[in-house]
Amino acid sequence: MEISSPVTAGQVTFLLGFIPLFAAWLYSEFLEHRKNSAHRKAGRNSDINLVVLDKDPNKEDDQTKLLEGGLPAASPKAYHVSATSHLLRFFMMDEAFLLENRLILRAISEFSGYLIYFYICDRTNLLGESKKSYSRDLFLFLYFLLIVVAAMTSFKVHQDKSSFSGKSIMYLNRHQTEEWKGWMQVLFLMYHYFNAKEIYNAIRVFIAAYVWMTGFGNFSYYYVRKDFSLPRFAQMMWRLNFFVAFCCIVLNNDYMLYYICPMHTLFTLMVYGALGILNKYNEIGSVIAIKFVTCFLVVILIWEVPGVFDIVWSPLTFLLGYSDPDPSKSKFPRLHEWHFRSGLDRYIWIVGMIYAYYHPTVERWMEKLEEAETKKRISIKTTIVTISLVVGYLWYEYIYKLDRISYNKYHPYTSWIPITVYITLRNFTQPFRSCSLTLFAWLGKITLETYISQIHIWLRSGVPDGQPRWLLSLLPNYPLLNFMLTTAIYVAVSHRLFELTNTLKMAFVPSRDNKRLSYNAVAGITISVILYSVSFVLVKVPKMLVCMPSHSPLEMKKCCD
Ligand SMILES: *C1O[C@H](CO)[C@@H](O)[C@H](O)[C@H]1NC(C)=O
Ligand SMILES: *[C@@H]1O[C@H](CO)[C@@H](O)[C@H](O)[C@H]1NC(C)=O
Repeated sequence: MEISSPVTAGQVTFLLGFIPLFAAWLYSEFLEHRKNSAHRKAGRNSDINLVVLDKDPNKEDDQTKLLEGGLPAASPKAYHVSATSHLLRFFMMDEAFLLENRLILRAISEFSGYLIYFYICDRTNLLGESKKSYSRDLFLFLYFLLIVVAAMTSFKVHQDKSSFSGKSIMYLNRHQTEEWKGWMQVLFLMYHYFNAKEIYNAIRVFIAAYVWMTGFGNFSYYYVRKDFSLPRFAQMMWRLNFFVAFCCIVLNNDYMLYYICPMHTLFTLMVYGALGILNKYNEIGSVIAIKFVTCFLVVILIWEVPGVFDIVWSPLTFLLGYSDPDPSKSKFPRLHEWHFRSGLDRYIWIVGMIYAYYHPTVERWMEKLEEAETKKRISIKTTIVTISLVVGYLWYEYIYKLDRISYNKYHPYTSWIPITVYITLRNFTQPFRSCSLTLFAWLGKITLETYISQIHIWLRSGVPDGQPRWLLSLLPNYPLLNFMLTTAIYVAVSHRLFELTNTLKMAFVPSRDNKRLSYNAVAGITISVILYSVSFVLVKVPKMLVCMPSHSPLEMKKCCD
């Protein structure tokens, strides 16, 4: 097995953390097994014990504890008021403690296992790679096949008669939004897999639509729930960045390689900030209007006034910088990628917020329209649909068809057009509104995971920070079978990662206990720093020893770098 790049201190840190946790998990499973068989033996001897077995709290409670974020101290990250004792219990391999936290240990081990699989797929030559190739016929065939399958197996009419009043609005909305995310995500991923350059502009619109949804969803949430608490905030950040952070460490990649993550984090923070600052006054219409205007002004200041972008973001270059290792593409400054990506969708999140703000008004208006007499209703609807179609067509003809460079120039100012047209057409009749393809909605839930995983276990980048220019090949010479196999593994793993991110979130980011949350954070950071220091020494010292014979300090420095 060959490894394509030298081992980093971050990777060693991961291993150092993983090994004891993995061992602890195996041991806890063994303990559980032993306990169960002891129970079974006892149960055979008398009926009374059966009752005891039923009441055994450990078994089902594990699950509830997990769900409620109870006892998270299985990992060194966790910390409690009695944190030292928890950590101590972990290091002592305290049996009761391990049994209590068996499921958390299992989740951690499974999660780490996937990361190791990522590393094997992407950074070793154990599995093969093949070239991308594009055929429009095959591309469309596969996509339409998926639509047909989705329509046949997962078409669902949501019987929500009251969907236009009260809480179920959000409910109906979720189905549609998730379905929307899903079908866009499939095209987005296939675009990468087949290198379908000709739909580049459409992909830009899809990304804009995700950012629109970030603005829309987060605005609705914070405006209605008014929950600006620390735990909620921490959970949101965990959801967006937990998995990607581990990918960066294990695969030695820059955060910006997964540009969707910093972008959504930024815009989520902006929405959070926009609503959170002076949130007492959110009920007042003019305050909200001022907030929208301020958002626009901030964006104009940062992205449109030359020079400001660099001043604002250069302190964060270590986090947001990126250079393509491919020498032909690395002529740009390190912040270029961030400027380009965040700039493309700089306004659309505000548009999403505005739509969210007017959403209830539009709902009410539509409800009235549904109740209006048939003639009036049909004529209004026809007018709206016709206008949308014409606008959509004009956009397609004059904007979409531009080549990618000029298209990108217009994109920030025009991406709201196709999005608005889609929303209008998607909602224009009641039956059409209330149905969705749940297969796509299912895929829409795991977009973040499919987005991150694709680079490593579906495609292949080969080197740190590399763009995924190849395909992962498990079955050489059978491109279609290989596509099927890698896709199946990839989607299944992404789905598990989605669930694991959630499980671990509930275990480590408790929603009601601020104190424990900060203890967890402090302990997590402390332990990471300690492990990292140890790893740093482990990685650097052997190199230095090898370099010793060289004479001048300068030469030695060169050798060690
Ligand atoms: C219409 O459809 C979109 C997406 O499919 C959804 O986000 C929106 O909330 C729907 N309803 C209204 C009243 O706009
Ligand atoms: C806020 O935006 C992020 C990023 O798109 C998303 O993952 C999250 O679900 C949104 N939150 C809500 C409450 O819609």
